[in-house]
Amino acid sequence: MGPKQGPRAAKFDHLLKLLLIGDSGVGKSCILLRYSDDSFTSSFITTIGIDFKIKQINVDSSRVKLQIWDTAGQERFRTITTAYYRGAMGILLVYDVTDEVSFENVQNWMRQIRQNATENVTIFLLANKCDVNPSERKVSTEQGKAEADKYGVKFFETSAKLNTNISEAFSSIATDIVENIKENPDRYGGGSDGGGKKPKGNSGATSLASGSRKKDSNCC
Ligand SMILES: Nc1nc2c(ncn2[C@@H]2O[C@H](COP(=O)(O)OP(=O)(O)OP(=O)(O)O)[C@@H](O)[C@H]2O)c(=O)[nH]1
Ligand SMILES: [Mg+2]
Repeated sequence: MGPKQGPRAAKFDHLLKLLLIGDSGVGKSCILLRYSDDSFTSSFITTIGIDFKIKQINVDSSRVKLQIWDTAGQERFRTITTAYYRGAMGILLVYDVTDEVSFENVQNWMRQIRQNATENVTIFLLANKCDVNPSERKVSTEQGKAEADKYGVKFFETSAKLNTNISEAFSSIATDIVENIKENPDRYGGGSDGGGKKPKGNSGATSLASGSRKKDSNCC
């Protein structure tokens, strides 16, 4: 038998704090639900404030605990949601391939990141709803790639509906962050904890109760 571990011994090697941001309706909550619970719903329940889920994965030989924060895309929650940027080690910026405005707003979200997140944050751009019919698509793969290249960030086309590239995107950002921590532990405050607000439990909402999620009128 190995050495006895006390109740406070960490069951993971790295705690990574990730943030999902992007316009309302692009599919941030569905991406997280697909990743954490492997489920999907076509009804739109807009996020009120902020929610989180916990997921543990392995990155090479490291046990990595992901604390994934799902922000409300609606403007009225901006004060609450931007408060969570600072402790984020990774940000998944999502747009919807059927919604040109959500793509145009990528530059505004990038500005929010510059203003509120730490300098060494790892950013990924996700083009969600890639399952739709070509006739419904408004933003091409090439446009998405070009935008990601402009900012020097990685790009994934995802579908929460069909489970396309969801775990790949999370694994890839976790791998990049773990590599960065190993190369530069000082920049991550020792490397195992992203700092900032710490939730209790495996999921929930902090600023507002998770039960306060309400149905939005512009369902699709
Ligand atoms: N076709 C398709 N629809 C999706 C996909 N992901 C999400 N949706 C739909 O898009 C709508 C909005 O999804 P949400 O995940 O609630 O959007 P959100 O980005 O969390 O929105 P806010 O919480 O308001 O910021 C829902 O009706 C989903 O069913 C996808 O991959 N494909
Ligand atoms: Mg949401």
